[in-house]
Amino acid sequence: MLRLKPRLNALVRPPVANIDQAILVVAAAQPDFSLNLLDRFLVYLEGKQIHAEIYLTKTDLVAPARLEEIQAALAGYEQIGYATFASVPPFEAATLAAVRASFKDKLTIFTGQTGAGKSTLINHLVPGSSWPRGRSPRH
Ligand SMILES: Nc1nc2c(ncn2[C@@H]2O[C@H](COP(=O)(O)OP(=O)(O)O)[C@@H](O)[C@H]2O)c(=O)[nH]1
Ligand SMILES: [Mg+2]
Repeated sequence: MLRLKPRLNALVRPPVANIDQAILVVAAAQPDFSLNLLDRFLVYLEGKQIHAEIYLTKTDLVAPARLEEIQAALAGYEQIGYATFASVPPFEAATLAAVRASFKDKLTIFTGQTGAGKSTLINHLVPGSSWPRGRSPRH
């Protein structure tokens, strides 16, 4: 028998429900790291009752001092309950393994600004999983 399960949470774009967690992908640069934008994404996700973890991309594109500044900011988010991942250099095996462990058996969505590096990250986490660039029905 077909049955609709209750929607514990739902998103409109993309249309998904009963999400266990989100990996919020934020770039250190290109697009510029923005605490304001990070907070807005977190508030949006919390409003949908979706727990977020934060993944910092493009750590290779900023000077060490700027990276330290960003990591200090992210440590504050860690303290209030958001797991954060930041690989220096990008896509180190240990960081990728930690992220994979965090979404094991969980319906996980990847969200964040256009160009933040979501597709690239997903390709590193699950090689061959992404649609070829430009062929995706959305995103
Ligand atoms: N230098 C650098 N470039 C990256 C990194 N991650 C992604 N990119 C590049 O950033 C651009 C946007 O990435 P993409 O995965 O398409 O972003 P999306 O829009 O969030 O899916 C692409 O040209 C990627 O190759 C990174 O860690 N370092
Ligand atoms: Mg993409």
